[in-house]
Amino acid sequence: MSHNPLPCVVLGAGGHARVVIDALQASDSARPVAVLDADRALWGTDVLGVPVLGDDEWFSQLAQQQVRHFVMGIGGVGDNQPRRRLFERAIAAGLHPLTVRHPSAACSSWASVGDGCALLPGSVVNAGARLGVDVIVNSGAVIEHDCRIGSHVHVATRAALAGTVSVESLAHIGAGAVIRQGLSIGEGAIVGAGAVVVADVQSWTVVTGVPARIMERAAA
Ligand code: JB2
Repeated sequence: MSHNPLPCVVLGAGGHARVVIDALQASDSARPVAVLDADRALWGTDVLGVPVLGDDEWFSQLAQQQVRHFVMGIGGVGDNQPRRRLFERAIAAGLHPLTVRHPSAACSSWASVGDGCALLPGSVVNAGARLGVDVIVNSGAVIEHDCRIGSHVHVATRAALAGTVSVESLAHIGAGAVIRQGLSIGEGAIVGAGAVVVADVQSWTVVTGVPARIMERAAA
């Protein structure tokens, strides 16, 4: 039987796009045929062999060429709002979000993963976990059993969420952070790299350190 992976466009041509395109190529689940980036200096270049055509004005032209799916290639550290806005713009233009799973990501068949997520190398999503749309589970991150992760959340490299943690939309869990079981992280909250969280974190709050303490209130 012939295998004909779906053609897709990748949004963003920076570091995260490289990781995502590499995962797509390794998993052979979809075929990246174009990259779009707001920075015109990148137009005409390529990302891991995939051409950067131009900016998001290309959405409708690509749809006419039967490219109807996109992969979010923008990561961001802390502020997930630009990623959410771009995700919604692509959907409004008629494109459908695809989830990327690197072959080394371990995702339970008892977990549910929304559209447009990225499960990157060595990450774990365990049984009963529920992820919204456009969630990044970055390299080596662990989302334990029965966690609930809202849309557009970024769980950065090697962060670990113990069982039944709940993270509301747009939150950022920094690299190597650890969240104790059963806690809630509010919408848009930022957990700094390496923090150890032992109490709930309110929405739009930044916490850092071991144990994690409030550093500032972020702008909603
Ligand atoms: O609206 C947009 C837009 N806004 C910024 N549309 C499109 N198509 N592209 C946009 N961009 C582009 O995203 C920028 O021009 C830039 O080229 C790219 C972001 O690249 P950067 O390397 O700055 O960040 P990143 O999001 O790829 O990676 C960050 O997040 C990752 C998770 C980095 O901090 C990485 O270190 C991190 N691993």
